[in-house]
Amino acid sequence: KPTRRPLTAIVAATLDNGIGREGGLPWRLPGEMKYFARVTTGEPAAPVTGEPATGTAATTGPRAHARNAVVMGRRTWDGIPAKFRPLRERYNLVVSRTPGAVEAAALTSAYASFEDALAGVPDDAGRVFLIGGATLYNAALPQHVDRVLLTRVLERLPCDVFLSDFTALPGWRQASHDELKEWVGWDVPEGEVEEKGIRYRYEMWVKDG
Ligand code: FOL
Repeated sequence: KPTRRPLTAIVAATLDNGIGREGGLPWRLPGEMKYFARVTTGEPAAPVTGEPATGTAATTGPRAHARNAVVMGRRTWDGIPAKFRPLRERYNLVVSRTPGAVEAAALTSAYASFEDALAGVPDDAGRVFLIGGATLYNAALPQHVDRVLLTRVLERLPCDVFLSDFTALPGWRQASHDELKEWVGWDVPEGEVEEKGIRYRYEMWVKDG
């Protein structure tokens, strides 16, 4: 059996753990979406000391770090605007009971089960992210996920799909903001952020042991 690799879920959820509405996100928060894109894509490795900082092939060329992978359910795939999928610069893996349909339409790898998708993550992938939706989060989180990047939307908004409250499960704790910054590798805003009258906060949760 191959060794388990770390799996990070990334999700934005309201105070009631609402995460979706009518096949899409319950809000449009461009700054929060940029956070999602930046975290899941990852950053180039820091320039090696002694190399010029800017303007050379080393900094303008291809990203120096491994390509990350995003694993998602078919409804989440459908919810991503067509012009943004497959999500660029990331391995996209989609779970669908009818993988052929997704693959034919999208030139993207599809798998009949979550386990198959994990097994399909390329060996050279960097970080692996579970990006939803409710079916996969709620099925996979307790067993397979060891870290959650949770954007807590500090509002109650109409939603029709919900995340189960993993924060109450044994072993989970909220990491400090410094731990979050260290893990992502850049300076994440701390405390409440407000966009379009919607307040939210970037959190990281980790499972110990
Ligand atoms: N996690 C968080 N924190 N926020 C989210 O909005 C989110 N969304 C999903 C999963 N985890 C999340 C699933 N839904 C795109 C659209 C919907 C979506 C995930 C991604 C999307 O279009 N992403 C583009 C960004 C485009 C832009 O800059 O507006 C990408 O390149 O990632």
